[in-house]
Amino acid sequence: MSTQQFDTRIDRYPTRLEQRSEPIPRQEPTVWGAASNGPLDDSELETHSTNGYLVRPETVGGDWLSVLRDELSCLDADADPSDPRIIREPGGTIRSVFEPHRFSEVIGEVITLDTVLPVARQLLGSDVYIHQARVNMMPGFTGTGFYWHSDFETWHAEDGMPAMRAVSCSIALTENFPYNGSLMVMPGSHRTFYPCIGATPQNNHASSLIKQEIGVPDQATLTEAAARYGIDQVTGPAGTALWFDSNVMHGSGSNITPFPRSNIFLVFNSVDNQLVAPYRAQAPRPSYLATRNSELNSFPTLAT
Ligand code: 6CS
Ligand code: FE
Repeated sequence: MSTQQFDTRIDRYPTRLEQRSEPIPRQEPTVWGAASNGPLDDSELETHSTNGYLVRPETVGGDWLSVLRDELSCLDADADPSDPRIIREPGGTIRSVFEPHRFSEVIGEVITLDTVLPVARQLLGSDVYIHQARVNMMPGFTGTGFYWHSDFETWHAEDGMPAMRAVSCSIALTENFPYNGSLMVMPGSHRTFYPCIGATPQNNHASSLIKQEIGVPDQATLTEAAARYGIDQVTGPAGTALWFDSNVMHGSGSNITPFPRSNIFLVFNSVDNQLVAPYRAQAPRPSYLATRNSELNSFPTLAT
């Protein structure tokens, strides 16, 4: 019996419906901590709260970057074709690698940098764990984009994430230019949840990680959102971090330049927001996409 038929929980963000439904105002804070709880000052916290994202240069230093780029090359060379965590572009180049911290200890160490983990704890106002980690390679010439979406819409519908209390940290390992598939964000869109139309197919992630077609707003909704919020293009040198709220509308274009846009994405979830049964899917997604036991990835409480 599908979870939807007997799901008696209150779903505060219903999506993947049969017909269009009005946008829902966000019901949670964006920033849960205070300036006294971590490295971000009041101005940075205000920026993140207002825009739903925050750019922090030099999050990873130059000495780390060359090592991390070498790790990516090893990932590519050692990739097991049958490993479901490795997603390929239509032409065969690697598009994403999920759980990269299990392939590379160095990538795992980035998670606990003073410029990373304390920021996540401060923004989420609690202990945190890794909900999902990935490297999006966006290779030169062959990197295809990621259509407009809210991550929370997927994580709520398919992973059972109850509330908007998760944040992504995208760390550029190569320069993010305006023209090589850098992220576009609608500033402020995190304050609105846009229900999507269309039920979740079984095993949806087999296709959605290559081309997401379910759980994306329709063009009328995106036109209204872009008019209301505008679009920012987030660029910066290798080492720059983009922190973005789980519900901010974002996407990226394809990369037809010779310059790869390879970023590590670390998704932190609050330990007070652990996953329950999916709200709009028949079965939970695999743990490499959504950690279902926060003990596997939890971090010791840092002195705050
Ligand atoms: O389904 C997911 O979890 C992934 N999909 C997208 C387009 N962004 C977030 C995440 O990597
Ligand atoms: Fe995303």
